[in-house]
Amino acid sequence: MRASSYFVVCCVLLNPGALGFAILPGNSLNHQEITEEAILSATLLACRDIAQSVGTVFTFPPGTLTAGAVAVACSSAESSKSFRRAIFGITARNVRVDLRHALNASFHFDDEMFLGGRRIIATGLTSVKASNREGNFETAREILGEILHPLQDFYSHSNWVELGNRSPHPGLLRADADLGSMAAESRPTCRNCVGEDCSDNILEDILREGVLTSGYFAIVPLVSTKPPGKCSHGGGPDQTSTLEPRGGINKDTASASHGHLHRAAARLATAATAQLLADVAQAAGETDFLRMMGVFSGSSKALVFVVDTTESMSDDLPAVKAATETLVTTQEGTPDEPSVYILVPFGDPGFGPLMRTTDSKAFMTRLNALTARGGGDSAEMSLSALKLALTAAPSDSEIFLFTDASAKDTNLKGPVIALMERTQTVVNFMLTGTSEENSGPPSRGSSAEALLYRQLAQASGGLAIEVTKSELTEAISIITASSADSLVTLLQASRSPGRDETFSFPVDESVRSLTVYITGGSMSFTISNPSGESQSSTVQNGPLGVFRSVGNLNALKLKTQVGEWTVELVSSNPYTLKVTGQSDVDFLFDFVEMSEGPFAGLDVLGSRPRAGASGTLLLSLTAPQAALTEVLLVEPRGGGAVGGRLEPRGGGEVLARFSAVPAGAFGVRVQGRGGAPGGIFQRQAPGVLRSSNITVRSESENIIVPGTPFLVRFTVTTGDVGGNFSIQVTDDRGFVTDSPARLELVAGGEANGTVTLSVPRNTPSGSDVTLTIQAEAPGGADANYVVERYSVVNTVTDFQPPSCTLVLREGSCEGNCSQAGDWAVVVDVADASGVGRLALLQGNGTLSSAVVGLGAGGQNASRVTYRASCCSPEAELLAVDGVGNVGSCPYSARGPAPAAQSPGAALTPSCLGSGLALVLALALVWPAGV
Ligand SMILES: *[C@@H]1O[C@H](CO)[C@@H](O)[C@H](O)[C@H]1NC(C)=O
Ligand SMILES: *[C@@H]1O[C@H](CO)[C@@H](O)[C@H](O)[C@H]1NC(C)=O
Ligand SMILES: *[C@@H]1O[C@H](CO)[C@@H](O)[C@H](O)[C@H]1NC(C)=O
Ligand SMILES: *[C@@H]1O[C@H](CO)[C@@H](O)[C@H](O)[C@H]1NC(C)=O
Ligand SMILES: *[C@@H]1O[C@H](CO)[C@@H](O)[C@H](O)[C@H]1NC(C)=O
Ligand SMILES: *[C@@H]1O[C@H](CO)[C@@H](O)[C@H](O)[C@H]1NC(C)=O
Ligand SMILES: [Ca+2]
Ligand SMILES: [Ca+2]
Repeated sequence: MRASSYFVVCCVLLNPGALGFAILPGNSLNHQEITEEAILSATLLACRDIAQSVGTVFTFPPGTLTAGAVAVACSSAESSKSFRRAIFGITARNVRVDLRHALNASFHFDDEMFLGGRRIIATGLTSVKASNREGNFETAREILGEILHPLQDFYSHSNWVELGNRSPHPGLLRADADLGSMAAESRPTCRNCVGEDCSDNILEDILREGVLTSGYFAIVPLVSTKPPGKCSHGGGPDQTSTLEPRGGINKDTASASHGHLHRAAARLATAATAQLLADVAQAAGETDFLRMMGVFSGSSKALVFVVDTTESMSDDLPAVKAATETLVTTQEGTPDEPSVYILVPFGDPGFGPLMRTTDSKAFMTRLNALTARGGGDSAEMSLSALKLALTAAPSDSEIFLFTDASAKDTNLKGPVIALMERTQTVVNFMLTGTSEENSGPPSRGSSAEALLYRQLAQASGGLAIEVTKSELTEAISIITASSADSLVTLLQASRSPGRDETFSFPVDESVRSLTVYITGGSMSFTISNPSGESQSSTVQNGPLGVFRSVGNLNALKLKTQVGEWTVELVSSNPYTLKVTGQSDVDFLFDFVEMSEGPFAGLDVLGSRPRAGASGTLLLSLTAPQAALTEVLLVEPRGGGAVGGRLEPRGGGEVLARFSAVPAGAFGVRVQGRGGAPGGIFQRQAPGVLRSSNITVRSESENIIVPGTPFLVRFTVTTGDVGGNFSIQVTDDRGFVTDSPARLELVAGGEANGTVTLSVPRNTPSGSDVTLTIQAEAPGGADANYVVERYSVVNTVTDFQPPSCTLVLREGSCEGNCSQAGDWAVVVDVADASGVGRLALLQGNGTLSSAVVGLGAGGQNASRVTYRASCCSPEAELLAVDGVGNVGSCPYSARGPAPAAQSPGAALTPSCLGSGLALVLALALVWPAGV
């Protein structure tokens, strides 16, 4: 069930877990399963903590943990899709390390690279915490996935388990922590295995003295760096294991050299992962931690507005403000309340700044403060603003762009489409024409301006709505009515030029609020339901439902009926058709690249797949009881469709392999059964994807230290077309200072380029940069790109959690607590990096704090007062500093008032928060695996 037979054959032969916990199935646990299990339990605990703090009942889900069950336990069933997307994003980055950093020993704790491995984890952890602080959750997830790989490999590749340890190494998360005794380079650590039996190959003195070592690894014997007497990783691809001392010590699978310890290693890796996640949660606070994981108390959707604020918009802005006010206030406090609000104004020559907030009031204040002025000529910087919104919005968002003018920055079309494809974001354009005197919808014809917006809408799966200024309010109310969480697309098609055509689609039992959107000029249509009743475009209120029409938009709210529906469209003008509903059955997908050989695995493609070549989609469904039966790449203009060969991968994931990805544009459509009893369902990804004969790859680290030039090397390869390829490099922060404008390639050849990013020294830690590198073939017929995100983090030298100084303790609780009254402590919390978050880990009392400027070094310090009843005589204060170091300070109402104190290292057992301790306990006892 877990992987294709092909995959098993390939990997059992070639990859017995060469570089870490296996990527293959079986009795063994792999990186993906370990990561997922730890995420599920850490998420559950964060939800429990929130429930406890607000006094609601929390119930652990029964049986095996799944993303869906955890989302339900968190009272966030609607977040199931975004939670899955987050888990997938993190695990994909984890697995990618085996492909991108295959031979870098530090990423795998091979070759006794303990300091190098720890540096990757500690630096990355700082970046994750800083990114969370800035609300850059996408970047946080990417870095998190990458650092979990070495963390997990430590338990498989070192002798930590063999040394008899039964809990995670306490020193891997902090750059200044003690790693314990490590074998010197000259010190032998292993002897030969006895034939195949490696169970006893680590030297006695190493075990007795508790000295850390790890296996050496190399795939080519000549470049082996294994010093005399050292342990090897072991297994087929590892050439060092054929040199004395022969054999290995890895625990990647149950059949590895030390396979008898695989389960113990995997359990420790799970516990260590959960511990790291708990540390991230304590630094961020549960709510932001859950946001990072895509789990929201309201809707997972963002509300993203990109608004033209030039002079001519003075009629439109009030309509936008009023409609938004209505929308925001009706959603507030309901399950539809957006998880985040994003606003990007634009004019000419300016655009931005971008505002991103979780506070609806702040969003409305900013929106209401927009005034229409300036703009010069009648074209504006709409794509610059849209590009900014695309980089800041969570994946899978829906963006609304309001303008009455054409785009001035049309050169950004390529990067904008690249970002839409990468983030699977839907962009709707609300167009009110180019001039005020023009009362009809002026751009409805074939004007070039509207054409560009129409193309972008179509590429993203959105609508280009063309209305008069007086119709805008109604259009907004129609289109925003559908921005519900569980919105799914059943069918999406566009025809340009238009032609008469009948479209059909199945509606399954899980679908509610069935709605059809048709945009286009002068057309007629007839909709028929499964029982044969029809309603034509001229009937507003008929047997099938209610038809509304404004400008070029027709919205048809239909009475849901299960079965095959048809839409018969009659028009010679361009049109788009979109059928949506609400349903719990939806799918996630990404093109992945399968690599075979010693480093087998899959990697999410950050660019367009190769045209005409074989390609692979990785899919998963949001409803556990549903199963895919068909995955199609459909040509959006009504051409053919290519079916993929389905291979279940376990964990609800399915691979769809295509022998040839269609050239040009295509959509992704799936069918399946089991969404509701017996029913067949159909879903389509809203956007349009493209293949390309060009490939673009980039290589660099993913963390930028501000103040030093940062280089990104990239490689462009081409198919049959040679010549000068134009290179377009853009980022959302203006950090690119150097990049080539073109690269010359011969047919079938490749060329390298370098991009320089110069990040100013004063850039705050936790900022991120999204870089798009696009290569366009001569003539512009073909293009591909790569989109990468980088995290900006200043080098951290502070590893100390805040210090707590007890100012006074009031009251003492002896004897019968009901009669003993209250107790209180006053504590000064200070830190060289400033005090960030303060919270209560234990104790049923009230915490209040005020910032006071009395830190020992003059830095920010907080004076905290905690007060509780004597019936809650223990308290533990959580204190996080400005760079995310987490500490805790325990207080007791019993005994004599203690002297002034400061907390120990965050990871010493006495300072483990109760939540963290519980994560560890859970991770250790939870039945691991399949
Ligand atoms: C391995 O990766 C780390 C972190 O990116 C880097 O600092 C180090 O130089 C790399 N080592 C080698 C041998 O490439
Ligand atoms: C590419 O551009 C360079 C510089 O403009 C020019 O010298 C070269 O001939 C061009 N190559 C092709 C194949 O057009
Ligand atoms: C591009 O760089 C890679 C290494 O990153 C190198 O192997 C390759 O030869 C280079 N290609 C060209 C055309 O310079
Ligand atoms: C890719 O190349 C194939 C033939 O090699 C060609 O048919 C196709 O049109 C090309 N695609 C693009 C987007 O240029
Ligand atoms: C503690 O005090 C309460 C209220 O004064 C009383 O009801 C209770 O019995 C006492 N408990 C003990 C163990 O003395
Ligand atoms: C916390 O204290 C309040 C009042 O002081 C009390 O009503 C409540 O039951 C206590 N909760 C717990 C979990 O002890
Ligand atoms: Ca202008
Ligand atoms: Ca500190």
